Amino acid sequence: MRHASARIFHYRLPLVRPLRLHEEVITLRQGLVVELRGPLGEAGYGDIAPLPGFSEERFAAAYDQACRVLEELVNRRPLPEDHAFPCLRNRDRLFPSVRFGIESAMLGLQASMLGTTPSRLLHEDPPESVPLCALLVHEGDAAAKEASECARRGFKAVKLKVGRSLMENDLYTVRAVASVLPPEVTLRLDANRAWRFSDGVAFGQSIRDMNVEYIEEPLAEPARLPEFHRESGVPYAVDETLAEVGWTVAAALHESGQRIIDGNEQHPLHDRMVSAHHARAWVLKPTLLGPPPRAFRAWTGAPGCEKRLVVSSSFESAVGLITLANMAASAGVAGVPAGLDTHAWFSSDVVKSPLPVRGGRLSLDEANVLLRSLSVDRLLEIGRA
Ligand code: OSB
Ligand code: MG
Repeated sequence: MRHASARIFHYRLPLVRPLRLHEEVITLRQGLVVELRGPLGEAGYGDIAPLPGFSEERFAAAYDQACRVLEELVNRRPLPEDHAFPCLRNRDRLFPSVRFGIESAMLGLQASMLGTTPSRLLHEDPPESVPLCALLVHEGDAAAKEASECARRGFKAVKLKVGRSLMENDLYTVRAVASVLPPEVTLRLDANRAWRFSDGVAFGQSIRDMNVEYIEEPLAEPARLPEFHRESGVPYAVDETLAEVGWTVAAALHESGQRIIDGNEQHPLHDRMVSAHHARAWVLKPTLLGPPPRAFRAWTGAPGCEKRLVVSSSFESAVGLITLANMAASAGVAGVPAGLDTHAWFSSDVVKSPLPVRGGRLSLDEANVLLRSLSVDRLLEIGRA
């Protein structure tokens, strides 16, 4: 098993419209496709795509680190041969995007060598498909039209961005969207920390009768999220806050909750831990957090866990999205719509056909076939080990 080889490819994919990411706006998404090959030519792929405005690591730093790790992986370490899927050595010192991409490729290679799929390696009985949350792109009446179209197509959740325009415009859009959604389709909002506390609470109070599943990151002050919930009555989800807490602490919090909070009163992230602990949902973005693909498996059925775990994309290419879908399917959160509806933002992708999404669900077997048949010929090779 020491004969494996690795290659790294660069992709630059044009987006159908400019994408605003906190202070940055991008029109092209760039990333790296990692290919790991086994002795018989089996292949596994992963996507390393630091997200401007969200990731701490820059593209060039992620590339350098990926080259070093692959070098080590191929030349000095045996690759996994059984179900005991190992962690990368010193994985906690790697950038989250690099960890996610390389472990994705390791998982894919292992699945390919065993003649199975990543979701079946991660779970003994994975679902055939993963429900997705539709990401709305319009505002006002156009958003309502878009939302009712998504509901008609079978999506069971839609997500709307707020906090970018006047609050009265946001309220108009939320009302318009909520009024066209059938009861079985939930509405999620995301403010990306746009509001001061008083504005956030005022917004929350205005929408509390609209049956919003949750609002992601309503406040510029994440420490006040539990108070936001108490005063507005609207549940919140953590996304940026969870990324700041980091994967290791998040995992400990998930396992031991209050005990971690009580034992870390002096920790600089203590208030964020408390906010994460009281959230209705955790938005889990592996590119930003870096957990190994098998991590969420351990979270299945954790006693007393009412938190929704929403596996979500960071605008990765189809390679990343397909791994994320496998993770979502294995996470014991398969009924919770995953935030993976970002592929529509790409005018072309690294795989030849569009992702197999029908009835608001991504079909896993078809997606895994698409990933295995990835043709790297169209990509630019920029490293090998
Ligand atoms: O704000 O949640 C966000 C993707 C990249 C960076 C930030 C965000 C997102 C998404 C992913 O919205 C899609 C989703 O969560 O449904
Ligand atoms: Mg968010």
